[in-house]
Amino acid sequence: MVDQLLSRLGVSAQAASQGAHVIHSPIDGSRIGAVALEPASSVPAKIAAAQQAFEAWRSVPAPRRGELVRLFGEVLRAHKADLAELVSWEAGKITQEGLGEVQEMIDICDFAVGLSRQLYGLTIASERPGHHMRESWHPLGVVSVISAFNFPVAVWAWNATLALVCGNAVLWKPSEKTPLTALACQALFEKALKAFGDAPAGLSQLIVGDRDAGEALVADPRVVLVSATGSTRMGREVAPRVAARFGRCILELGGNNAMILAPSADLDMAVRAILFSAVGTAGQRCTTLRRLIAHESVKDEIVSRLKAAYAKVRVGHPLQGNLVGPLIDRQAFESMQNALIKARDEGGQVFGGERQLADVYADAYYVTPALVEMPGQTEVVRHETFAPILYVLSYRDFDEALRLNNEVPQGLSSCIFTTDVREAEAFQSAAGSDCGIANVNIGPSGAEIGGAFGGEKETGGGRESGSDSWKAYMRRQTNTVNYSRELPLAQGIVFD
Ligand code: UN1
Repeated sequence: MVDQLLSRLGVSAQAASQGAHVIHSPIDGSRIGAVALEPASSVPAKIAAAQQAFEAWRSVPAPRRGELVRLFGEVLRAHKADLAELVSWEAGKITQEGLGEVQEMIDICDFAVGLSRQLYGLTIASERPGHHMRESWHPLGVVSVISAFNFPVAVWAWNATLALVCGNAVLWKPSEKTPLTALACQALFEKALKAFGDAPAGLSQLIVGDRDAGEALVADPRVVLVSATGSTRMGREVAPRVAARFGRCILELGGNNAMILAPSADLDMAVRAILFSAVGTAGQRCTTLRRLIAHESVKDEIVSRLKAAYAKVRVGHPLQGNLVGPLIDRQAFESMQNALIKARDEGGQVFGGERQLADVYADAYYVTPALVEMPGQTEVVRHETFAPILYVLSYRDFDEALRLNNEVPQGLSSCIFTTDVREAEAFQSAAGSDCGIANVNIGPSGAEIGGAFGGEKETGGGRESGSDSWKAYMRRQTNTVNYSRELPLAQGIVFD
């Protein structure tokens, strides 16, 4: 099954099955591949090749660079179903979400192609006669992408497509849990490279390696930008190392995303939004809804409606029409169980959360999504557990709801369900939600690529994807040109 997918996607059996690092599917625990892990010692040569590719690529006109990404988008369209299915086998996503993830790659390709003709700088009024000033955006250099298991292909694509149209070379270190989808992306990208014709070798390379390989990448001053997605703990290790050598980072770390459910909310809509954002992807998105802050007048009703809805959620094989697939591995299951124990200790009432299908899949970890009523925003609630646990809190007035929304260390996504325009606007105002994403009447997850994606505080402050996130992948140069025959100094300084 997976062998056939890999072969259709262009991955050689040698690359996917002959290594020492064995990959088990979270769906049923079966062995689906075995890849070689590159040692840290092979990283410098890859960086050198990337640097060489960069030096050629940066002089290729940006719209021509866009053509490579356009071709990649075409290849992805042609292989969408296969790549999506591979995502399901390796990361456990349900069919719809696997397809959605590949669609997100296609969308960012389209965005990047358009962008390749719009890397605009400013023209600035000079204070000196006979002078003009402008701002140029130049390619940056070697960009590395470190991605997590939960979006094993899209996160790389958000970064790589923008980095490439911006004139950079890309080195990708995928999660050790999902190297097969990475090999597939690389194979598909190579198809686009072939159709493109004359791109420099080493423009986009994969480093399937362990922690040491990652460290070698992070430490190397030739890697000018490190775009890392993962836990806050990982970010705490990466960021200071990159900063110590004055490199740049885009960090997409933990989220602890809340929904404020106001008394005026449309509850039918809210139930649907909560379901998708809290139990979808088995709670393994950084944008997953983890805290429901419900007004005391609607809390009991929403909890009982959610209990009814949760009871109907089909948990099971993600390729067989279920809504919730497995957790990525045993460790994820254990941290979920530990969080639930802690929640109980802190006064929580837990509904759901138990393991399912253990008799059918002894080596896979399916769970009933958990709904946990908490007496307040205790320690466990303030911590991101990467599993389907939704903590329910109640509030009396809007200020309290806002305070609860903001009183966690993370700052990725947030939303409010309300039909009161004052609350909606206040939530999105300067004194409102402190998150990078603040939505009204939609859940916190499932962002479109057109907006900048990322968050504040422990989420790391990076922005990827749409809007002007591309600027992070370029260096800004301020240019002043004197077309006069005089040499006036700025600030009116006389120097003779
Ligand atoms: C992630 O969970 O790492 O907004 C990213 C979303 C997706 C991206 C999630 N577009 O849920």
